[in-house]
Parts: sequence; C-alpha cells; structure tokens
Amino acid sequence: MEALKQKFAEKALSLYQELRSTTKANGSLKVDEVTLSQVVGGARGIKMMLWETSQLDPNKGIRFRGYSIPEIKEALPSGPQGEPKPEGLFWLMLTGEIPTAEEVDALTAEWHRRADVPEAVFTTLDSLPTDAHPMTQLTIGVMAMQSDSIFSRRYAEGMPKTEYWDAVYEDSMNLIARLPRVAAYIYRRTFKGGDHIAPDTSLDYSANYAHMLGSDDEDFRSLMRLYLTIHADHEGGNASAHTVHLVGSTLSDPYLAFSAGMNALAGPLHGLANQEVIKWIFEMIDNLGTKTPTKEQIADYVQQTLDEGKVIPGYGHAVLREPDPRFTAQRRFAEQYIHDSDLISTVWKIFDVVPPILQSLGKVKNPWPNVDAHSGALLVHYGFSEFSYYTVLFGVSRALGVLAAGIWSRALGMPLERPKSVTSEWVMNQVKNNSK
Ligand code: HAX
Repeated sequence: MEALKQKFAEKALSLYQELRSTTKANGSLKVDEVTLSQVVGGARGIKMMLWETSQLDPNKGIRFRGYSIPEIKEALPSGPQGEPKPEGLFWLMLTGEIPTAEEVDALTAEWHRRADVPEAVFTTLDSLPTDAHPMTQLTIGVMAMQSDSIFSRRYAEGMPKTEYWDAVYEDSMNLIARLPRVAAYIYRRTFKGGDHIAPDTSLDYSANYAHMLGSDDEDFRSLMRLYLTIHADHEGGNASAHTVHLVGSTLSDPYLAFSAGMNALAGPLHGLANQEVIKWIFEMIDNLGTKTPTKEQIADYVQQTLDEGKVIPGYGHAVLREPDPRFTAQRRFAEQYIHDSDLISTVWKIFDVVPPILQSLGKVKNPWPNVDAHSGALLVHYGFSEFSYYTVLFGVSRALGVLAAGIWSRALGMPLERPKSVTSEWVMNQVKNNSK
C-alpha cells in the first residue's frame, strides 16, 4: 500500500471508532439552535455536517488542518521560488500532517503514474462545440471518465462498507491525477485550435499543468502552485463542496459527485465570479476609455453597476467578514513578482473604493474582496486572458479538497445526507404559535 494510503488508513480507523463511541454516548447533546432567518436565508451558519480537511473562520479566513495561508506557505514543501506545492496540501488535508519534501515528490510521481486519460474522454470532448463553456466541457470530461470508477465496479461486486473509503481513495487519486490533462485539453481545443501539449512527467503537478496549458514561465509555475493550493478547500458548506458531499452521501462514485460539484462551482455567485470579475473590470476600462481609471471614476462605475441592480463581483461572502486571506495571498504574490501592471493597480484601487460603497448600502454583510477579486488580473498578466476558462482552474484545485473530504466521509461511515425542509405555511404557523 502506498505511504499516503497507509497513513490515512491508520488515522481513519481510530477516528471512526472514537467518533462512533462519542456520538453513541452523547448523541442527544444540543450543539446549536436554528433561527427563522437561517431557515429562510440559505441555511447560513447552521452546523450540520462533518468536514475534516479545513475550517473557515469569519474573521481569520481559511485554516487547512489548523494552518492559515501564510503558515501553509511556510510549512509545506515548495517549488523553487517558495510557493507551496498543492501535493503537500492534499497530504495535509488527508492525514493532518505536514509531509516531507520526499513524501510530496512521491505523491507527484504517484499522480503522474495514474494520469493516463482514456482516449474516449478526448473523443467525447472533441464532439462538443468549441464554444461550449469550459465548465460545461469539464463536467462532461469528468463524466466521460466515470465508466472507469473503481468504486462503482466494486460496489456492484458487493464490496462491504468497510472498503468504501479504499475504493473512493483509488477513484479520487485517479481523478486528481487526470484532471490537469483533461482541463488543459479543454483549454487548448477551445482557445488554441486543438494544438495540444503532451504532459512532462519531470515536472510537479502545478508546473506540468502550466506546461500543458502552454507556459513554461517559472513565475507562472509559481502562480499555479499558489493558485492550486489556496483554492483547494473552504470547509464543507460552500456550494461546490457541499454538493460533492451530498451527492457522495448517496454512494454515487467520486466522478459523479465531483462533476455535480463542478456544476455548482459554475454559478456566478460562486466560482464563476472569477470570470465575472475580470469581465466587469474590462467592461469598466472600455466604458471609461482608460486603462488607468482614477478612484473617482471607479466609484462612479461601481455605483452604475449597483444602480443597474447587479452585484459587484469578487466582493462579499456568505461566511467571511474580513478581506479574504486568499485575496491577500494573491496581492502579496503580485507585489513580489509583478511590477508596473495597470490592470493589477486597478484591482488594488477597486479594493480601496468598493468596501465603503457596499458598506453604505447598509445590507451587505461583508463588503470585502473574496478570492475571485484578484485571480483574473494575475492570469491576464501571464497571457491567459480567456476568462471563460478561469473557473476550470478553480475546479482543478477544488478537486483536492472535496475529494480528500470525500475519502474521509466514507472512512467515517457518513450516512445519506437528508436535512428537513419546511413549507412557508409551517413557518407562518410557528410565528403565530410563538406570539400566542
Ligand atoms: N454587490 C452588491 N450587493 C451585494 C454584494 C455585492 N458584492 N454582496 C452582497 N450583496 C447584497 C446581496 O445581494 C443581498 O441583497 P438583497 O438583500 O437585496 O438580496 C444583501 O447584500 C445581503 O447579502 P449578504 O448576506 O451580504 O450576502 P450573501 O451571504 O447572501 O451572499 C455572496 C454572498 C457571495 C453570494 C454575495 O456577497 C455576492 O453576490 N457577491 C458577488 C458575487 C461573488 O463575488 N461571488 C463569489 C463569492 C466567493 C466564492 O464563492 N468564490 O467562489
């Protein structure tokens, strides 16, 4: 058994036993209560699922197994310029331990070993029009691999429950290994006339993905390492992660569950916001007729967007109440690697202008930038200006978190997820009875 799987198996078995006995002894312990606003308002803050790989603090942001983004950057094995390798984050999310550089190298090699994509996947993708949205192509590409699912095959053969995690582990590792190839294929067929680039197995996961996209620039490789690390996980309640969790709880295999989650990521209030941000900035630049808008001009354009009844993309969050540390990490990257970019200066000016305007509306709970406010400008800087592709990059990263969490869900014997819904009549009756 490979080292990562062995380590996971030991940890999972002991946590499974501890969790089961704790829940058996304390199952009726009250841990939270639910308000009417939460029922009607998108279940914000209701604690209703287990998610081992990360936790989101409204003020401090994401913690991967307790580590903040700056701590992750320090602790994880990195590429030549010091940006963390996402392989290391996957190891940490799965085991709770920081891996050594050798363990990360072994994981890179393992993913290369598993990275062969069946020819039928490329044939399927080639049957789609090149103007199909890249996220649509991604979910179809993932579904075209589903017939390879080890979980589905072993389930049909009568696999016992105790082996579910093992089969999900195998599928998840294969899917993560193959995703950059499929994602790069989508990019090259959609935007580069089908001029595909073969993988280079001497490179780490991020650099190889960058290579297949068409860049061997060292700085861009570093950006990919950072990008694929910071987008990987944001605890379990966000729409893409929760979708993967929900679908996986029916014992749909990781291909089915992950592609469902990608359809959630493709919504403009979630992952598609990274496309919407850069589109909005370019429209503003066109509209104002300058690549270096002043803060006053930006403020007017923000007001115009709000007056048209639209949201300002890249700002606001369902949980966060401070600037997103993922935004800050990208800003630090730009400060270190990129000088004299009008576009990036504009992103920073927007950061100065938007929060007070959103605050003045009196209803926006978080006026600060989220992860999507910065990423597009970085990608444009390195020559990737096809913004309809950006959510695919997010999706490749998100696979690491949601699939690691999915392995945990099966190892901990998580049951079918099935919360309770109510009708508005039930709500009215609750209020009526309460006022009596
Ligand atoms: N611009 C304008 N209005 C905004 C806003 C923004 N950026 N953010 C929130 N609001 C509005 C809401 O639309 C809502 O208005 P109504 O009451 O009139 O419907 C009000 O403020 C209260 O919303 P909220 O409680 O602050 O925010 P929610 O938890 O309901 O929604 C969203 C969180 C992220 C969906 C929201 O802030 C938004 O639409 N932001 C812009 C889109 C975006 O950047 N999405 C990416 C989020 C991060 C992510 O998932 N990345 O993948």
